Amino acid sequence: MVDAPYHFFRADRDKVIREVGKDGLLAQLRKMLLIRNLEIRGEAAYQQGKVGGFYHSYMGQEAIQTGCVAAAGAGHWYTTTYRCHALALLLGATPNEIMAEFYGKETGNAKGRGGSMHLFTDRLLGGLAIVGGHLPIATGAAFTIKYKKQKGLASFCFLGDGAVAQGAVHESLNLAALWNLPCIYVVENNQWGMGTAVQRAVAIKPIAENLAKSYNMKSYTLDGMDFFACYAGFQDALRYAVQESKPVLIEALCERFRGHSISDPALYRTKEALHQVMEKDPIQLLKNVLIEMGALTEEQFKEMDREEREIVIEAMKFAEESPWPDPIHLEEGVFAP
Ligand SMILES: Cc1ncc(C[n+]2csc(CCOP(=O)(O)OP(=O)(O)O)c2C)c(N)n1
Repeated sequence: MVDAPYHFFRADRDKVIREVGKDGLLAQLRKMLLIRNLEIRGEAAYQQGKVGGFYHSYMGQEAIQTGCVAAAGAGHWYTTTYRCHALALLLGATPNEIMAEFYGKETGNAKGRGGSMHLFTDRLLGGLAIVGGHLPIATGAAFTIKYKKQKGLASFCFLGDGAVAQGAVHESLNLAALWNLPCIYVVENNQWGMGTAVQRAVAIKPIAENLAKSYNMKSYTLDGMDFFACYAGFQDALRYAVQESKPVLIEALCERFRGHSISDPALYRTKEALHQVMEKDPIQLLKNVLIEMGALTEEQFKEMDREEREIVIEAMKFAEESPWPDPIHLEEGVFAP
């Protein structure tokens, strides 16, 4: 195992505060609370038998994709794994259409055909469930940007640490480096690939710093629990990728608060370890900074949380009352050669 110290990207928190501003930060906190509430209620609906298929919670990782979209904007191409609920929300899918998709209803984001793992927007190319299989898609999107000379745009691709040993990942990194494509690959290292610890599956550590060297790329290591580090890191990476027209490899260190999916009791992680992880809750961290700044009180935070919960409860009602897809339309939207 190649094991070296991490070199974390140094974020200037005060600069982020100046740039995003008090109201902007409160808006980002609200987004993270919406994601958290959506995950909590989505899981509850699953437990009640209202949601079929799989369910992979993003709880604990909210700062990464929220920081990314806050810094970069929603106008780029985005691709991610089955852990896709947050990114879909951040890129404009409504809580109603996401919840209805969980429930498999006609009003869902993919008309009830995709379920929780396959969410889309006009900029989100998926919600894709084959581990590592989405990197060629993201790389192709970066190729399009370069081919069409679309200045300022990049293709963002989120993957897990478990995907790093996948062949398609390496072919994609190689081509992106060879062809100088503005693709930003983000390894969300939440320490586990299902029940397998990252150190048992990936021979290098830090992942991004080591892997990027092999492909002659720039890398970043970010504290994925810290909104400010994520915002500043993504901003810097985007600037580099579009100015130089080059790929970037980011590793965002984080921990998920739940098992791999809802059916995983996560017995491989002790209660104490989980407790320690939850002490780094990204929502609490951002909240504390806002309280220190005098921009928020505990009471206002609770109210904000309550408002976001209400939105999600409304979405559950919407999903519940929505019609099932008519089987007559089952073959629509299916593309087969
Ligand atoms: C090619 C392929 N192999 C195996 C699976 C089964 N599988 C689903 S998720 C997963 C673990 C992936 O872990 P990681 O990439 O770290 O992402 P995380 O779930 O932690 O976000 C595996 C092995 C799959 N979906 N695709």
